[in-house]
Amino acid sequence: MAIREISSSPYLDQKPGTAGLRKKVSVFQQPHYLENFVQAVFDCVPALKGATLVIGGDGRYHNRDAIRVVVAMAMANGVGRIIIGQGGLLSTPAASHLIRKHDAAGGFLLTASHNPAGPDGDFGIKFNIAGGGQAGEGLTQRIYERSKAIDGYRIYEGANVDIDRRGTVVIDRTSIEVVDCVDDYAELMQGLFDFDRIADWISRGNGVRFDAMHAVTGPYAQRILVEQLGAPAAAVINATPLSDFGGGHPDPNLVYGKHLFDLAMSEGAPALIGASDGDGDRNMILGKGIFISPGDSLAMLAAHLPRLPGYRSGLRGIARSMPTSRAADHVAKALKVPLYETPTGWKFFCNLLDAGDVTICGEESFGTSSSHTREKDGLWAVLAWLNTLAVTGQSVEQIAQQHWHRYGRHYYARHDYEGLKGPDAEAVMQAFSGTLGALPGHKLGDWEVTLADEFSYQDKVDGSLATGQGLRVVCGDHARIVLRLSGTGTQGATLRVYLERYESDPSALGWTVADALAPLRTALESLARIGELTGRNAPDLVT
Ligand code: G16
Repeated sequence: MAIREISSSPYLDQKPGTAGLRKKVSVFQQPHYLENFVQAVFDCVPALKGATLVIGGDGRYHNRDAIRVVVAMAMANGVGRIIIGQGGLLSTPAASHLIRKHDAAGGFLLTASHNPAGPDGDFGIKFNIAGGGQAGEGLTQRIYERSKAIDGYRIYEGANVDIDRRGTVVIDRTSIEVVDCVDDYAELMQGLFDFDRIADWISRGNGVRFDAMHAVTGPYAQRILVEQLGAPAAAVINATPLSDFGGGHPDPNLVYGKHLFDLAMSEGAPALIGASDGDGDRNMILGKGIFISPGDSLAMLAAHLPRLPGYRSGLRGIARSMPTSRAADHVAKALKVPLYETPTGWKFFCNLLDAGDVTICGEESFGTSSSHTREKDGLWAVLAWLNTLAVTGQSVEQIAQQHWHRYGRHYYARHDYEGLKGPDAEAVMQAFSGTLGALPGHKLGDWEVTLADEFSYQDKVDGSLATGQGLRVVCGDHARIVLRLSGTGTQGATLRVYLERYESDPSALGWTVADALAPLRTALESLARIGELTGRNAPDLVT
């Protein structure tokens, strides 16, 4: 058993996107590809030496092989204590929690989130820093620069850690602990929510259905919903994590979660339907007869959170990413707390959370979470809704209606154009950008444009500036069109278009989303010329 120094040549494509490095499995399987990136992280984070490191993943294909490599490299790079989720499993929010709980200097999360898995699917790795949040822009850039210059890595040979057996082993100077992936997370949830009240609500016949999509949240949902809250076993579906996610696409939205939408619209639908994605950070919420959009879910939860045990001292503030619907802004105003608008990427919330400025955050990409962890948290959102239903005695539909009558309704949709040629996607952004200067003061549909710009964000805690964070056309409170390019795709470019319209007149609260957004779709085509510049007449996904 020895530490070996292996020579390697750099790969030049290891620039992390919105949330870590995501590539096809075959890319990660190239010689030294993963090793180079991991060594770049160790080189850029000297604090890992002698410290605690958390390692876990979403269970997708290549997870175990990658974990073996990361563990051996952590040992060779002098990590003092390694905590690994049993079987190599840790949901993203659970990993973030473990980093916080154990004062770890960081964690490696092996995940490509909701992207499909399997030999032909995607793989990913991201580094979370001390405190549990994703590496920020500065560190991410340094890691990328290092990866381009790397000429070798250090790895411990012959360690053979059994990641399926709980317990601690000490090899040379590193202590390696394999822990149950659910225990600490379940304890955290118990401290935030009124489990007795939720259990009582369920025992009175209120139905729950949770789809773990054959991804990482199965064991978490099984423990919490079934064993602790008393839901029937059938309440959790697709509960076994599979390395190819059962061939599915674990992205809980109206496209890949259509079966849940159909269930919600059926006779005898459960009172609450939820789902989470590959690594357990996204969530989808539905009730009998209704789908709750992520922006609405953030706003509705923010309005009810102070009634739940973990949040009785009230909210410090609310944060949402720029493209996310502005529904939460009304709640912040009513609660007299600040509302922060950040770029897309959970990492931008972390400084605000660390500074104690924010209690709840959310994104349009089906992400919601609170200050309890530094990642978005799918099961947390489901439990927050369950607790809200139990406390109010209302249905999801009643909560939504009451909310819209009080605050008004934000009609919202995201259109994704996937797998575009890079230059075509850039051409759309440029065409749209070219129109912005002349728009303020002019009409967009029935509304006057009050702002048209490229969004940039200065972090109020560390002063860093993030530019180029999306193009937006804003018509006061009434409407918005936002365009940006995704930072998580692994094939070609993905253009995201976000459409939003606000109505507060009680007679305008029951429209269909498609009807409400029709004038914005018309305006979009003339401003961005997507059809002409990409040859696509319709988006691939509407969520
Ligand atoms: C990641 C980030 C989110 C972001 C999402 C979509 O989520 O953590 O903050 O909103 O990607 O990013 P993009 O629009 O650039 O594709 P996840 O669930 O994929 O880790």
